[in-house]
Amino acid sequence: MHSDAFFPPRTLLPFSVLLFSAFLFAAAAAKAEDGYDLWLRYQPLEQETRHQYRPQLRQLLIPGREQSPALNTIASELVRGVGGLLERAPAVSEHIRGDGFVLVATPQSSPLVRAEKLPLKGLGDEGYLIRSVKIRGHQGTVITANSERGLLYGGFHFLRLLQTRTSIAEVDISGQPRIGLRLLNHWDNLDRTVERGYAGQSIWDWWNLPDVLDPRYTDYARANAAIGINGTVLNNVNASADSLTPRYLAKAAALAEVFRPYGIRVYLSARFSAPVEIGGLTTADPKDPEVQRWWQGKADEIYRLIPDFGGFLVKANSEGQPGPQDYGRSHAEGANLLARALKPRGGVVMWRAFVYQQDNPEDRAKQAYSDFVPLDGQFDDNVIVQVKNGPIDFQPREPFHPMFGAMAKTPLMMEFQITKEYLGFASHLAYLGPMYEEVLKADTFARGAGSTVTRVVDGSLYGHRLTGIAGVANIGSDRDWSGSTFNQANWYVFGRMAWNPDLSAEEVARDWLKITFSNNPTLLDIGLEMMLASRQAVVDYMTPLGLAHLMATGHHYGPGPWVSDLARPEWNPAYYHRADRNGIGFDRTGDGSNAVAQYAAPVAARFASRSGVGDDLLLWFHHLPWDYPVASGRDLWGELVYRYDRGVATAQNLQDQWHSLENHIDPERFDKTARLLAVQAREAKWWRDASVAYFQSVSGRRLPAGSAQPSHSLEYYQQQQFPWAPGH
Ligand code: BDP
Repeated sequence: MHSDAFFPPRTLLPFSVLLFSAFLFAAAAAKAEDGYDLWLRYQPLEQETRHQYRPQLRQLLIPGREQSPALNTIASELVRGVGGLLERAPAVSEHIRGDGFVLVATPQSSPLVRAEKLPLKGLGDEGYLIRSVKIRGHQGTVITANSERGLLYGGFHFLRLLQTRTSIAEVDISGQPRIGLRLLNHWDNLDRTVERGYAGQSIWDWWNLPDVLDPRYTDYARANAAIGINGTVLNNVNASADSLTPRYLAKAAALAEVFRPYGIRVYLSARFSAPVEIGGLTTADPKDPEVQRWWQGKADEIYRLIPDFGGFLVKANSEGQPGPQDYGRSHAEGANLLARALKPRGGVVMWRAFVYQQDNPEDRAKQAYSDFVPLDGQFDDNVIVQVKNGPIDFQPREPFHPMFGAMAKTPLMMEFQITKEYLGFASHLAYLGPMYEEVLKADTFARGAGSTVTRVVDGSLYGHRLTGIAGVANIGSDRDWSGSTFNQANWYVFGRMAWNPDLSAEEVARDWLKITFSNNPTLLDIGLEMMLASRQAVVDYMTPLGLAHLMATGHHYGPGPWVSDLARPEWNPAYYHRADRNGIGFDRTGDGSNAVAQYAAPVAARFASRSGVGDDLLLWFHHLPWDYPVASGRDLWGELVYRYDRGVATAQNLQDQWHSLENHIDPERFDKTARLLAVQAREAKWWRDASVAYFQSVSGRRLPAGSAQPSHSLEYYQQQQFPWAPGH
């Protein structure tokens, strides 16, 4: 090895010095391990691994970087990443000077890559290829793509190979996203509160934008690009029309500028009545020509400021939001109004299907389907309907939404919630990978077996080109972004599965643990067990056996299964569990609301069958007597209590497991996590005790042998008040 192998040639010195000092600064800042660095920690790998990698990573070649902000971004990330992981930054050079080069270029930007004639055809605009090559007798790696965006994703994938200690000796990887729009939805308000946000204030400092650009915005873009997220809706779906005023558009434009080199587009939630509220019109009726002109003008104004603006997200005629039905028009007519304004510039409308009406006595789980499915075929081709994963509302467990598979002519996008509104806020550990996987792999049977939700969402089932997936962000101003280290895994797995919905929750969790903590086998084993057990634990201690929506009113913090006095029937937990002396559960079979009929025949038959549906969704679809024998051999009452107990036991076990890892984790992250796990264990018991006390009062049954009496009376739990719970 030449001693000058890592020394940059003279002409490039200033650039490299800049990069290198950025790296040194990052390395120093990262030492604190306060969670800020997410999956971009780039802490030194184990010594042996570093030694193995170093000869393969001597030189970095990125032709054209001086002229391109995107390439510059890739170069600095790779220098920073490799430099941190290997404790030695590669030389940034112009020419291959030996083995161990990494050449990052498109065929257009490098004749060397062009000469390799690599198979890039099917990789589209965002795909990439990472391959070991021999060029002019020297061994190295090429990261190539059809576009700079592809190079960016390839670069991040390359860093992930190192972070997960994967060999790069004979690498041949190609990747491309299966879903087009991979978006975060921020439910962030202009006053910096965040609806259902549990990690501090909004990261968008709306007041000081566009003048003050927090470096966090860049780190946000880096973190998202690293997992393939390519768009962000900046503001709450319960939108303020002010977001569309010139003042606020300038702020959004400033963020768009920061995100652009990272391949991230900006979108806005649009309030349907904006033409009235900020436009001075007397109506927002989609059929009114003045309203149409107003939206057209607004779109033009936005595109002047943000040339790559992604489009609008709209919550209309839902929970009090204005919408086309206020004027006797349909959701399709409303969506098309906005879509036509965006169409000339390639923007899209993401129209949400999360609707239910207070004067509609129909089972709430059926209402979105009833509203939307008849409109299939009426939406313009730049409209995509955004559907929550389940028919009610981000509960710990729901069956997949019946709209998936039911609208052949309309592209549907998935809406997951990353922020854990119904799964213990930011305090509880609940790794959502298994939930996302459960939903994506569910078979809708819409076109026979194998018609999975994934195939609806990736467009392959009905041949749609416009595809998308959104996650309601769990990001806030907290130093660790998401309120806890493990919550970061939910942001991470959302991005990874948005890119490739076939990934398993387990493999993503393993990557995340390696990148976030270390490669230690004990840590990986126990960490994985914890993560994979955590979501089912929350289901068990909050809403076992297919129960749902049992939380306290408004803030949704803690149990409230007894609540039955709210104005709208479907706001009351009692509406969902329907428990009385004789039994419990919501009958959605043909004898009840017949919600099962909204699913394709084989699925409907399975859900309608008491024995076929499976105990995990039993009470979602069936109202059963307390002594009904479930699959475990216990009666329903015994199984209910058993599951509550199991949830509490798992929560306690999470604590013990974590404590066994103390020697493997840095003190700051260890301690915060340990404290949060203690909160979770306490609150799991609270959920269990309050719920068991309540259901016992209703059923009049004795607790099964060996199951502890709740610590307090039912009245005690009913009296708890939490007016200042966050996220409301
Ligand atoms: C519910 C939330 C509410 C949201 C609503 C939505 O409680 O804050 O506005 O979903 O998705 O889960 O629009």
